[in-house]
Amino acid sequence: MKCKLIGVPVQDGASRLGCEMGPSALRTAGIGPTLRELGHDVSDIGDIRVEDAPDRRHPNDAVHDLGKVALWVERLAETAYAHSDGAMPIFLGGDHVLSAGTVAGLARRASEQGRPLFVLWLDAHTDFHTLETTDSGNLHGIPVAYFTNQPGFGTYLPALEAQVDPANVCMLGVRSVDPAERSTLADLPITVHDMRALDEQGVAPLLGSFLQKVAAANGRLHVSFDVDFLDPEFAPAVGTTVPGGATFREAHLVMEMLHDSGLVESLDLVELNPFLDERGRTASLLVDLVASLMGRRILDRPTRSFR
Ligand code: HAR
Ligand code: MN
Ligand code: MN
Ligand code: MN
Repeated sequence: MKCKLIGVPVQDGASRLGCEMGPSALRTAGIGPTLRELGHDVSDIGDIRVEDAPDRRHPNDAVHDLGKVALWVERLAETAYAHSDGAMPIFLGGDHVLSAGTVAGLARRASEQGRPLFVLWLDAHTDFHTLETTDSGNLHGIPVAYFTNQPGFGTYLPALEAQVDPANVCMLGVRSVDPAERSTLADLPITVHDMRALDEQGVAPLLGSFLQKVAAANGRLHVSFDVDFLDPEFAPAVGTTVPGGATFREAHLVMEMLHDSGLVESLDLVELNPFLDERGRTASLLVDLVASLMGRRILDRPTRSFR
């Protein structure tokens, strides 16, 4: 497969510094050579940059770095659109606000192809705040509400050229939901599999039924992987750790099933904060998870089809 690595050193959506080092940590951990060893045609287009933006205030005074984030979202939507025709873009974050831009651009690409975009959101959080509801003001908490076109963004962020249907979003690993997010999500057809669902039912049936739905609709599948999906015991390099996350094997199983499905067309790797890592172990784990997604397997086995 043709893969394009795209560095996105954004950290304006987070409360602490360090995510801007994410792209170089992932490169240092060997993401490029690992994908090449698996037989993929990999190019690295380098890091996206945006110019400094004037501060933009919102009536919700907690919101910070809005002007800069608006520039990132605009630039990333263009970039994701441009690199999603005939190649698999892999966005090396950067904090999770990057997905507001990448998913917007991918939704535009999908709609031009006459196909629906599906999003698998692997995260401890639902990231479903609007500019009006966020208490922290950290804009990595808003991307899903933005790309599903919820009210509450005014004209502060770029208008969407295509939106994602909430019925096409599946979240897995959720264990931290703020009250405002909880009440809006309750009224929408977004699938939210919290950690309890994962404990009770296991990864395979939950993910399997989503993949069947994607395949039946001939959808494009985007995977947004937030490091805090993983349990902080073995993935410490993240600013917003929440205990009780996915285990090592649960995470690999997700990636292995995604590989078998043949449905994934784009990927975000977000929230890696190398300043908080222990001798690169989280960055290396992410590279191994990407390897599972892209075809590394324990033993050869028949491919399970979801079509
Ligand atoms: N819901 C909280 C807030 O809005 C925490 C959001 C944390 N976001 C991320 N990405 N780390 O999932 O502040
Ligand atoms: Mn800031
Ligand atoms: Mn997130
Ligand atoms: Mn998170």
